[in-house]
Amino acid sequence: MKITKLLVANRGEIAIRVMRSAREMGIKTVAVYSEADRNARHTQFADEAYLIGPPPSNQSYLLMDKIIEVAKACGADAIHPGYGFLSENAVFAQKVEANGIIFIGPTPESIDMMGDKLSAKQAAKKFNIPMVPGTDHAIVDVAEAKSVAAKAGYPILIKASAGGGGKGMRVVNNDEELEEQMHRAMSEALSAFGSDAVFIEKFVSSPRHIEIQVLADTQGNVVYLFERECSIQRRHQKLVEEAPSSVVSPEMRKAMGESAVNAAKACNYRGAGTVEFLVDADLNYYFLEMNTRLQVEHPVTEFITGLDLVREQILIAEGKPLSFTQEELKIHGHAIELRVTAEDPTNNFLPDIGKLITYRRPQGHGIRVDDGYEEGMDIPIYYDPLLSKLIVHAATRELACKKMIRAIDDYKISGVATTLPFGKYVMQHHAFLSGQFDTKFIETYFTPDQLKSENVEEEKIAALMAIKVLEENGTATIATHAVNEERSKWKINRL
Ligand code: MV4
Repeated sequence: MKITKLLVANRGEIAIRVMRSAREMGIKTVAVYSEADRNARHTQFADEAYLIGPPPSNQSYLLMDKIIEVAKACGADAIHPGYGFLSENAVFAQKVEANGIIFIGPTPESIDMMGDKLSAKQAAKKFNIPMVPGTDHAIVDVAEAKSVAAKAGYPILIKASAGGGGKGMRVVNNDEELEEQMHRAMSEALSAFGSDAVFIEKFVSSPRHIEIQVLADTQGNVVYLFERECSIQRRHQKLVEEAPSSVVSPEMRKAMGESAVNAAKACNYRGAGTVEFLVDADLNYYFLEMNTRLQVEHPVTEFITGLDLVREQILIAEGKPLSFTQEELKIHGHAIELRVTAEDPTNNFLPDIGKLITYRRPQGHGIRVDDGYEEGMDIPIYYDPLLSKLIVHAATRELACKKMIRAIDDYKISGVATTLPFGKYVMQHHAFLSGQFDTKFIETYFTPDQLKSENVEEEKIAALMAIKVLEENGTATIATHAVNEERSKWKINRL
């Protein structure tokens, strides 16, 4: 089957990123957009674009039937869901295929199996994938919970089977707390996910989050595209991702990669998927869950493997076998991604809305910017605050960190607060530079005043410089020139 016209059921940077690969493959592109996105870049970029509803996503980007209706009316033969929105909705995948349209992603059965954490664990268990001690079935009474907790040892974690991404988790420290926490977890799970199925795992304190990218074709070939280290996150929102991880040895990489391939085989996977693992302080790794979509951070994997993951997704959806084997895949250099969001790191990462008054991208060798906005555009309040992804690639991790700092300095954004200063803080932090960090990085090290004080210091130095030069020369023109020179010497680029 050759795909000739692709509808992208998404917005922002990922919609554009998907359409770029499609266009390179000679495939026509179709955008859908909400009233808030009439002038959005994804709407302009597509060959055709159709309005699907008002700004709120439940009246636009989440309308399955409307989107399928547009696809049929314009003759699209495939739909790419991007990430978020309908990307892990088995009902949508099923409806798309029932209408004779190719869904660029796994089957509804795979989505369902991995969407439920208990069925995912049961499937993974059959392939001997390392699992955190605990249960792989729903716990219904407190007596059973106590006996599982006794075996695993406190502290334990109660997780909702329908949860994921950290939703519906509760830490329990002893027998006394167990009953109340279990009832709370169950009623929360019921109201949040419509199912009160919960299970228990031993609580791994300060874990790392390391995930493996996999690709599976419809002939049964499955490969792993190495790992991504995603431990720099806040409230389950990743902020910095890199590939490869500095703690993963070649042996560990092979073991984790083979476990991830087995997880994909366990659910009959097809397409691009990600298997998430927890890694403890002793570098033991444990299966967490599988994400059945393309992920935000996929570009770091593209940089180190040289592959275009969207192109691979499309080729797989067309029924083509993978054109390379595991043995042919190699890691090239090091890549780091910073999620540039319209959130203020000096104010508890609160979303900041407004207009992009200045917006100038960094450029140069090994720098990639995936974004969905232009200078002068408003950031809509209706969707997630991701402005862009800044991804760098260099020969070594050290060089990649330096390139990221240069790219951050060259990225000029005004009008909204962003995570750019936070990214620079991470790239200069001893724990990040040494590779000795885990999911507690932000909690352990970061306070907003560290960004504020850095700015104050820079401003103080520049002001002192200006005074000194003024005293020596007595003219403002010369002072400005001298300050600029000093600034570049001191690498000060704000004031
Ligand atoms: C855990 C854990 C510790 N022990 N499971 C959070 C997201 C969800 N997918 C699973 N998560 C965790 N599961 C056990 N048995 C700690 C976390 C966790 C976490 C995991 C990955 C990345 C960031 C995290 C932040 C807090 C907690």
